[in-house]
Amino acid sequence: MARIGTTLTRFIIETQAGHPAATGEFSALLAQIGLAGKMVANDLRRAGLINILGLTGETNVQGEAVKKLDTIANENFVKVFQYSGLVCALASEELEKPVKLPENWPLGKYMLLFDPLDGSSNTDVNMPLGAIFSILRYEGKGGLPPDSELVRKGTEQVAAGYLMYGSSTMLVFTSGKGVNGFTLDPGIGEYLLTHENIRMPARGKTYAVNEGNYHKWPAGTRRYVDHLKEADKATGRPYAGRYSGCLAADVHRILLGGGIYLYPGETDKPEGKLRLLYEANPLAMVVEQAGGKASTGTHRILDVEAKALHQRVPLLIGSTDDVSLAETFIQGKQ
Ligand code: AFP
Repeated sequence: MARIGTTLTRFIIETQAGHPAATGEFSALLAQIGLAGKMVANDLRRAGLINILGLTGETNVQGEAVKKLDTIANENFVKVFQYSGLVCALASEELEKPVKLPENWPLGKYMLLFDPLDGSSNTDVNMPLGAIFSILRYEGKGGLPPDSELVRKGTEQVAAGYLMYGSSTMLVFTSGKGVNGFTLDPGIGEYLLTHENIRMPARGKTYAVNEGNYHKWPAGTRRYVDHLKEADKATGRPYAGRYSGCLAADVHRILLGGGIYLYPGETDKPEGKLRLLYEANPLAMVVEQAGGKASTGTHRILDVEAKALHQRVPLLIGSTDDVSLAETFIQGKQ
């Protein structure tokens, strides 16, 4: 049985031992994600010293200005998987189309979707950053998957998680049997289990949302956020506002302490900003596995029909009672 202080490598081996049919590929894939995280963390630590802050001058498929570190983080992920023999396709926020990996022969049986550097506006101000990943299985008969294979419902994920580059680097993931968090010990270059079987409280005391968008929100969303700010001892209000601009970091706080993160739809942009396949779905899987809830306001995130690789979706995620209450406001029941 894994215990606090267990290395990621040992945890993976022990978990694999519980699955006699496992080939070790999935375990190796998680280890490679850990490696990409170490490479990115290393770049981030030195970023201000080696002229890799600021913009590349390009825009990505989402129309957002690309930071130099977005590109570097993306390249690190591609590099660790390119000849790994573990994945047959990669899709990233930074790439318009999925990358197929025929050089990974025999073909890897997994597909990885990721946001390589989440919260990249934080790069130049030394604030937290993250990466978010979703793992799908490809049951193809020896051929490369068509692009449409990567566009799947969240319930089809076999594992998901995130890396967080804060005061320490953490890897938090689930493969459908609870959520575990590992902290990178930079002295020995190993991730150690520090947060075993994370469980979220049913309610929290904090909310995270970009309130600068308040006047763009539909009335129900505004009413809900107003409600959180009213004083009421019995329900623990007002909630404390905590927003870093890095989804992984904001959700991490809520995963550990409870509460709610919202990136709602806006009156003129009902789908909001966040991407379904490599932001909302993986975090929804993590949060549900820890006893929390993730919703669009009207539907469970993991049940949303995926139609496009870079599809956006409104996201309410966090403690079950908080998310359920937010839904009642958004659906006009309060
Ligand atoms: P990037 O992945 O492009 O850096 O986007 C960050 C993000 O998707 C998410 O991490 C934040 O919660 C959110 O955007 C912040 O958006 P606002 O600047 O609109 O608050």
